[in-house]
Amino acid sequence: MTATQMAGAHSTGSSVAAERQAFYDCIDTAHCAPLWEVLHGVVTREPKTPCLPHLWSWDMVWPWLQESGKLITAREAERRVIVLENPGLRGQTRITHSLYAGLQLILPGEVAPSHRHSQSALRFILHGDGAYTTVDGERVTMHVGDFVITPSWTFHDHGNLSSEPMVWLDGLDLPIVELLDAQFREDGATDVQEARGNAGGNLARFGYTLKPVEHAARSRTSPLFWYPYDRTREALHMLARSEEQHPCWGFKLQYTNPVTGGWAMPTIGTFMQLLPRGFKGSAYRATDSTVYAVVEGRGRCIVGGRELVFGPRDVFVCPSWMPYRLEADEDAVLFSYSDRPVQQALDLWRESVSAD
Ligand code: GTQ
Repeated sequence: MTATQMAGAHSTGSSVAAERQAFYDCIDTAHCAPLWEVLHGVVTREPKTPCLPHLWSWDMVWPWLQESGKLITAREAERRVIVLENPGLRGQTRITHSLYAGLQLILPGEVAPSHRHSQSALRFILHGDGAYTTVDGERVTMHVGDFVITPSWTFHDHGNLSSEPMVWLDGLDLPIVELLDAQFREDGATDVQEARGNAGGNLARFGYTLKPVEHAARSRTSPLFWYPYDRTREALHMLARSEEQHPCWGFKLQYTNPVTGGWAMPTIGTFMQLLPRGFKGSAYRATDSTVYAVVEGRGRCIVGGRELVFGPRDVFVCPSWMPYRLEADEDAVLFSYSDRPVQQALDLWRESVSAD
């Protein structure tokens, strides 16, 4: 007998509901479900993100990072990181639906041992000076405001030979790789890789709009993996002296793969922007939820009926399709990252510059 027959062929209103429920229960046992009960929940008019706007202030997290430094060593933790979990995504180890963020602390003399994984990572340096990361044998010494890439499946270890603690923002595509069930990881043969070269060579090869004649791309990730802040800052200020600002984002540049002109990383779009003193941005929204890290200056992000007041080293997040405005009381420089390359590769990305 079918579920419909069970509930009776000629039904009144309330028995229609019972009849349908009996049908759902019947097909449920075979791992089937009726689309019409959920259709408008899954095919929505607009993005329906669980991601909420939020700001993590440096003043709040810095004492906790220092405390974490007393609780566990970098070696024991493997990576001593405080994860920034979106309040709408608690327990899911992510700052937006698709991307991860964490603040990594490495104390003088410490080593975070070598490993590699399918996930791509970015480092954006917030505090300290002179710790290094080694990426497939090339060592780079990091400074505040530098953007450093760890491409997918490259060995990387971090160490701090300086005399001060160092903190950087880790951005990874963990949730994207998890969604695709495509993750692998492996420990390095030794905790600390032997450094064959330094990032000066990397910058010389790819950082001057030139490339080695023999270079043939082996991956989609930029072969330039170190973007020092002094050059990024100079570009923004030169731009501000020679061009009109954009009403929504001031002066904004995206980091590129110098060989292809495309994104620096295949899954994560990275940007740096300058909001001149007194800037009051127009409303903007896009489908890529965006993580911001403040390098210099103070201001506000007005989003979702809230005012996120930001200063140096704060991190905040603007969810997909939620209009937001940026304002600056002093010249402000903001680093940001999002899943824009993925959305664009799939013809999904949308933006709107008058989103009020
Ligand atoms: O530095 O390799 O924040 O593997 C999370 C996972 C950092 C890293 C994180 C990682 C790393």
